[in-house]
Amino acid sequence: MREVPLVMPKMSMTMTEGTFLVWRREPGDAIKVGDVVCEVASDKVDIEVESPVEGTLSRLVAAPDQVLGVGEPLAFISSDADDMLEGLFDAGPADAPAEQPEPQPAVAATAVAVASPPSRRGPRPAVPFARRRASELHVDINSIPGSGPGGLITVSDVEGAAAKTTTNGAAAAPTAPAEPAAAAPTPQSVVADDNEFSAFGETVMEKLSRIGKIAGPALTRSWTTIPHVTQHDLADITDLDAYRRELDDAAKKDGNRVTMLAFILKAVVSTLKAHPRVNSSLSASQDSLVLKRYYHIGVAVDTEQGLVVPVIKDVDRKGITELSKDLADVSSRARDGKLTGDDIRGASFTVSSLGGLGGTAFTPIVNGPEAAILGVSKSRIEPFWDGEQFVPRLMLPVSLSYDHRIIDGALAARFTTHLGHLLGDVRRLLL
Ligand code: CAO
Repeated sequence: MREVPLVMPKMSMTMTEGTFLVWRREPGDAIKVGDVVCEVASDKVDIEVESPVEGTLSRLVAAPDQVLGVGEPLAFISSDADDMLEGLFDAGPADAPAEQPEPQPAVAATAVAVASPPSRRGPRPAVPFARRRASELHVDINSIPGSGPGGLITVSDVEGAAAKTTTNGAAAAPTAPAEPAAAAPTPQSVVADDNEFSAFGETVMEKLSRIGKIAGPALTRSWTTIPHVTQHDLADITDLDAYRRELDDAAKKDGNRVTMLAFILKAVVSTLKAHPRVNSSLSASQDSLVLKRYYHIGVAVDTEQGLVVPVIKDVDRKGITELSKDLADVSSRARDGKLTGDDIRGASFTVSSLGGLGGTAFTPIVNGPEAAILGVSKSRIEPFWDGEQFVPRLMLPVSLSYDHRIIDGALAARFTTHLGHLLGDVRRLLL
């Protein structure tokens, strides 16, 4: 029996370190080859780290948000899979203490094991996200070389192959049309040559944040694979806001706040319950809907590092005061970079509020595989015709972007109308 290190994987040519995100298994769990043990973030994407061996998860080393070099141990797995590991640890002790990791043998162990027998790992070794990306980009994963350790196929390999197919296909178009590339990577025509702009004036390069780099491909994927439509509406929140201000004034005395967003979350959940398709996802086979009977709502938070979307769990079971505290808690932890993997997982619907900033309407991008996202803009006093005269009312603009494969225009209109009724009469929110 040996302790085999599960190491920070190298997922691209440029990756030298990664950030540990979250455990998916616990110490003492029996682990099979290929089981996902934890998630880490590279400079490109979040990655599921699979076990290269069968055994028992014996020691966890990494902590959430910890940055570790490629090859450093995340955890140890007690395994008697000596047949696979024979000779791989000669360069150093496999059970080196966590404080003094032996990166090279650890990399070798995982790399060789991950890239090992086709019977265990399928035809070609590849990281899970590379397989998903290959299927999105229509790349035959078995026909491209892997640049990772032991020939492991990485996301960069797949995207490189897709880019080559597009370029070659274009050049050879008259005789050999390229394969259609649905959800292709960002087209080269819109990616600027770094030097191109300098011909026109002074330029400065600014690195994207880690969040920015991760969000870009995810947003592109959502925007190019989900048929989006946005339904705009106005909710009369005059009375609700008067009530909110009373609660807010009382909460301020204890150092807390009650903003409109807490009420919006409550109203959204009641509306989701009345329109269950909006709280669903398309099944993988795309022939069914997965209707969710839980109400975990993602809330877009603007941070210096970029947009993050922590999830407020079980909104249906919480009152306005608790929701307000939860909102303050997740948004301050988001801004301090203190969110855990659990905080950002499991949303069934998302709300993005720009109400504190301004604007009359916008088109938020659906956070796939969710079915819809609600954008909220800044409320303002508007003249409202009550049948006899114009009266000043506080109107809140809401914008529901939805996946048109799941939700049609009529359902979207019913959803925003229902939401407007709830926000328009605070008593209905209590039902
Ligand atoms: N209309 C008018 N005023 C509003 C409002 C609305 N819809 N929503 C909030 N406000 C007011 C609040 O009452 C508060 O005013 P006072 O301090 O004077 O009382 C002020 O705006 C600031 O509120 P807030 O933004 O701090 O609080 P919140 O609960 O409304 O929102 C959070 C919290 C985390 C969602 C928000 O701070 C945030 O980050 N929003 C940006 C989200 C984003 O970037 N979305 C874009 C995604 S697409 O790229």
